[in-house]
Amino acid sequence: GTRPDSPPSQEVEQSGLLNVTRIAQGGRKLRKSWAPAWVVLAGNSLVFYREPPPPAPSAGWAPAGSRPESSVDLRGAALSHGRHLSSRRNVLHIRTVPGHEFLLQSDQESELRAWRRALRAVIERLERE
Ligand code: I3S
Repeated sequence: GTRPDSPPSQEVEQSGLLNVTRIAQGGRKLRKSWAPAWVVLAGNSLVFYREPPPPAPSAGWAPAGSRPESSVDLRGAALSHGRHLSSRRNVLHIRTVPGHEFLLQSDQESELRAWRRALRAVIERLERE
């Protein structure tokens, strides 16, 4: 479905545990609040869960009953290095069309590089659609 509270039915492009903070909501600056989240990139959306799925082989990435905390539409989103926005290493900055902005961070450079690639691919695909 496409409702923000239902998990996307599309193929999962990338998922993993990242440190996340929102920094703006609808163009209004927010106070940073870093927290770990299970992040899923699927279809047009980036979806945030409080916790990773349980390690059951049949559970998949979003077991029944697991509700995302939030979800954003990546159509028209802008991706940039978050270097200027945080003292942390390996940061990604995402700004969505409605003016929601957040930072994704991983201590593992390769992990963040994979996310950057996957997000860029989805955003470019949406530009072509
Ligand atoms: O961009 P800032 O204000 O330097 O971000 C830091 C603050 O959010 C800080 O919390 P306080 O608002 O309680 O000072 C966080 O603990 C830091 O992690 C933030 O900076 P980094 O560089 O970690 O994104």
